[in-house]
Amino acid sequence: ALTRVQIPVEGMTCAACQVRVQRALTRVPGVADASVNLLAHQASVRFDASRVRPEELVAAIQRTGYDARLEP
Ligand code: 9UX
Repeated sequence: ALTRVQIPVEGMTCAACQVRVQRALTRVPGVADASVNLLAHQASVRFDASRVRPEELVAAIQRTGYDARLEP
């Protein structure tokens, strides 16, 4: 079974930013798919919780240079 998480992402200003974040997330082992909404500043990620933790998804976003954190 897959889990979905919404992650707020700050700093994306264009479609290329959106693609960078989306690609970074999709490359994390355990991620099934990821879609990033530029205008909503949100990433939606479906992942296998037995393989990857949400904190690792946040870290992958941060490595692309954008700011992300888990919602409280
Ligand atoms: Mo273009 Mo988005 O440099 O940062 S990729 S604005």
